[in-house]
Amino acid sequence: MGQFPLTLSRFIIQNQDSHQGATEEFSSLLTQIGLVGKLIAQDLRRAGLINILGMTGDTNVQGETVKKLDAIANDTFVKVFQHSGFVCVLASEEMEKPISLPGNWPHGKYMLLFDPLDGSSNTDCNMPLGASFSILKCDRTDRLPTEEELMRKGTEQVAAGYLLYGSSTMLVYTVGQGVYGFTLEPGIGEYLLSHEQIRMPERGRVYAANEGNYHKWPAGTKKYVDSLKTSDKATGRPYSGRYSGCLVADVHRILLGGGIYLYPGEVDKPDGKLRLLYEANPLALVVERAGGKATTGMSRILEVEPKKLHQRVPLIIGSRRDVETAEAFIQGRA
Ligand code: AFP
Repeated sequence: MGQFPLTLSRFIIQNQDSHQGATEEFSSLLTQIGLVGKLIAQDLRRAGLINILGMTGDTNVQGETVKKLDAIANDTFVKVFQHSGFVCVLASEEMEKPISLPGNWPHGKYMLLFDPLDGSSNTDCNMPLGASFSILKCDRTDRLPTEEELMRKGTEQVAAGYLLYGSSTMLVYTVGQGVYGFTLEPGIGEYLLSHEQIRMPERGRVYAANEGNYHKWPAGTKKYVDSLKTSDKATGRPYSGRYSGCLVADVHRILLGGGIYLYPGEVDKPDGKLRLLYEANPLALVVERAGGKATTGMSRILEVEPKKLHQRVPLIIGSRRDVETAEAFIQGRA
């Protein structure tokens, strides 16, 4: 008889050694992220029935209109972690300032940065959504970290990953070396190991980009995307376009099957749209650990020095050879 797949909590315990210095506190933190995923997935499943679709009427720090589900997902992260004793600071794409836990509350040594609901324009039409998270370690234990101390290069992340709310709910993360994917088994409410040691193909056949912005892109980016539409010598086929409007879902497809996702800089908006600390860094760590690459077009995402908490960055991410080709076009070498 085959073995029952590993649950998330059992997997974490069994792999404490490979989970770089993983303490019980760290393992519990990951389990709590799984809990956030279950809570948000439950809201998303019923969203069309319980009046939580549409806008709140507010605008967030990014100047974007806030969907009710953005606010609910953000509150869920905050509620789960605020009294958990696992983190000392929470920073979110949806909150102007980080929440530092008061000194007299239980707090841990980790800092959690997250995008609580990625692809929120998909909420009203039953399309995939996600959440991304980045975990950093506080340097000091004698006081709470300042906002500046949250602004670390992506190479300093101790763990990162995402939740994907698609036809199933998944938690994908990396700590130490590997990238692991867990699928929520709704019948028993447990995440089970479904994707072990994910490795990306060196090159793929799929690209994801919002081509509505084509006319705003610099010449090198246009030329690269044009090149994907011509038949490849090896396969006789052009690349297939696949864009869902949810970064996590698009990157997940590429993580498993190869290819490239681009949200490039534009001539008048060179930093692009995506946020470095909440979106680009965590996905870049996952993709690099699976053998892929993530770049701004000019330099490695994980080495970008953050200057602002809500900093935006161009993101080109995916299979190693696809990303290298894109860089060659963007840098004018092809
Ligand atoms: P929201 O979470 O604010 O909807 O943004 C989604 C996102 O950051 C990312 O998930 C998508 O890939 C990208 O923006 C979509 O942006 P466009 O609508 O400009 O294509």
